[in-house]
Amino acid sequence: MSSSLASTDTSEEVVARQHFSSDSGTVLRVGPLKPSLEATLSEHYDADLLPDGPMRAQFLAAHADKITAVVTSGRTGVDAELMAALPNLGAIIHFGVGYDTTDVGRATELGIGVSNTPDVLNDCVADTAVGLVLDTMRRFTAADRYVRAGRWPVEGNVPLARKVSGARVGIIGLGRIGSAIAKRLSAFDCVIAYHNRREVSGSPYRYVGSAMDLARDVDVLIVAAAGGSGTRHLVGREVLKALGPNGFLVNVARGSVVDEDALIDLLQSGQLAGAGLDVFAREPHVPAALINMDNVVLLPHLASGTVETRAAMEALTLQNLDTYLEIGDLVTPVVEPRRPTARKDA
Ligand code: 8YV
Repeated sequence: MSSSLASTDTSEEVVARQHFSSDSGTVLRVGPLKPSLEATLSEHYDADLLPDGPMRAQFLAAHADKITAVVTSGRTGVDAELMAALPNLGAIIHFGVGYDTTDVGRATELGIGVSNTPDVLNDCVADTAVGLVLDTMRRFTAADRYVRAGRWPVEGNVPLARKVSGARVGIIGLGRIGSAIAKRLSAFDCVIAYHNRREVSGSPYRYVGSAMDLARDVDVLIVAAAGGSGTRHLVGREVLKALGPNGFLVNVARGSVVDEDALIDLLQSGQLAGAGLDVFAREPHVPAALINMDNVVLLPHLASGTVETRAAMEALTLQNLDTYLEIGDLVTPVVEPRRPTARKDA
């Protein structure tokens, strides 16, 4: 770039360009990641972070051609526009099991491989679901707030809660995480039914053909289905109404699966007993209406957030990246890589 053009640039742009142009590698980071993963990617793979705003186009003009792998998470993902801007992209590697922010259909058409980190987080997400069932039905954190506010000596005992052991539980999405939730709640003698697009053959749990019929039949409905357009508002107003004034909703999947406005309306009007939510429609923003309700337990999307599980997710992310860079394959593919840029096709 000529000095006359450069002189119009902001100092931030100049610093960024110097950084990008010095030692950028073939791996690109898209969106924030676990800090130790970010450090490994930049130190050992020379992976830059894709800038936002006006800097993005400039970065892509300089570096798009050499990028062969992206590391991202379900929080950010890679859309069709970014795929089009990276002509040699061969793999999109997600930290996390969810990849609903990536256009997987387009990646498949282009032969771009997609991977996630399945299984390693099943235990912690299932533990969180059980924690939310217990907390929401037994009102533990609400009771904790009551004690801390000094209300016990003044107002006496808290109102009675609802029994979890033996409760009727409905699970939307009996995949790996849904099955881990079912296994745990079986030990509470819960009566478990589930709804999936298809019946799971050999499952010991009762299959119900629609989310509505499942909701009508249970005390607590747990959402464990994948996000994305296929499940958007699967738990809508009518399903929530079917759950009824004594019913509880727990969501550890994606905010998009539940109609959040309908959920708020029904909680406010007493047509639903309570909710336990780890995920929201517009994270990290949680509607004030939910924050002001005492029958709702709110978590900041922490279900997989333990030292052990996040380390396992990080290791699996790097295993996918290394395998792709070395032999053009992914260890836990959602879509197999087919682009000729991958080593195996070279
Ligand atoms: C993580 C998740 O919080 O795995 C997922 O899909 O939603 C969580 O485990 C997330 O991936 C981190 O960005």
